[in-house]
Amino acid sequence: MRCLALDIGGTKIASAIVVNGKVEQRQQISTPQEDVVNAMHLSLAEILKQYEGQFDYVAVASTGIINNGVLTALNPKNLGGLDKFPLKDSIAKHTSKPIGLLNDVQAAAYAEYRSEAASVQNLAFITVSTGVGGGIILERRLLTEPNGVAGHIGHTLADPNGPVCGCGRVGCVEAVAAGRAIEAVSSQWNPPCSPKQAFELFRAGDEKATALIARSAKAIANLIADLVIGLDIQKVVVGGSVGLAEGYLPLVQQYLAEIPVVYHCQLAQARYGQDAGLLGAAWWTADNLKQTTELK
Ligand code: ADP
Ligand code: BMX
Ligand code: ZN
Repeated sequence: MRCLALDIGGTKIASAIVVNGKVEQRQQISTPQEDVVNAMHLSLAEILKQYEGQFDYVAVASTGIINNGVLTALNPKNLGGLDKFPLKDSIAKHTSKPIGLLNDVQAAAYAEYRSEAASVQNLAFITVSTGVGGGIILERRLLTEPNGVAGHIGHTLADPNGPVCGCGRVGCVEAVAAGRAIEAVSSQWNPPCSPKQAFELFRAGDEKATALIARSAKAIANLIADLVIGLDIQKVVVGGSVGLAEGYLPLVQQYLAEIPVVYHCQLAQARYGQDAGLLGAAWWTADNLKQTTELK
């Protein structure tokens, strides 16, 4: 079975054909930030056209709460203000093949869990990217029901005196740890820096960059501790461009080590790196559509 897989994030939209567990013909475009509804419809139409005739089903991993084929942004600021979007209908205009959809980090968790040792039954994926997202496997099952909300752990509390998050709550993990949170600070430096440049400064030992990256890593370490103690999570896998940036995970590990041992778990970088969402969406859709016999 050939899958057209899409991974829609706040910064980039990746697409590829996934066949026999391999990612082929991978492409990447920027996520629209202006005139977002029209631009999203157009981007999807373009992607479907490019891969026309090359797939048996479509699988979408997307940022946002994905429920009944509709994307609802918890943090619309991550998507240029896009609030609600009929993702499935927009794609279905261009193909009659089956379409499966789930949250981007739920998909990444599904991919990573598949290649996990049998002893791991509770796993969480945390992506530190435009936002901070999560996917949770509990007792070997990916949590997606009933409303697609499960895993939005980037919107748990990091700091009651922290910045207001784009979701409307004060002090979410996302508001202090995400790529956009890093950018909100580093773009005010003289000269202004992107998160990538802030990481370069951090690796060179710059004090303000180190403090900024440390604030993010500390929030993620505390989030991991909360997951372990709340859900008996045995392993956390970290992805996203910030999460995968050199030097980040060791810092998270360092802060986690400062918390009592009962809060610790295994920690690893995403083995599928930037492809976790694409692979997870392809595999999850194949497994779920099979059950509903849409895919034979
Ligand atoms: P998406 O959120 O679309 O899945 P990414 O995982 O690439 O995309 O995350 C985008 C965020 O990561 C942006 O805030 C961007 O500034 C930041 N970023 C991109 N590349 C790097 C890098 N090499 N090091 C640190 N941060 C990065
Ligand atoms: C936000 C939220 C999550 C998403 C996470 C990471 C929106 C639009 N997205 O917390 O659904 O999983 O960001 O997404 O509310 P990414 O775009 O950073 O990959
Ligand atoms: Zn929030």
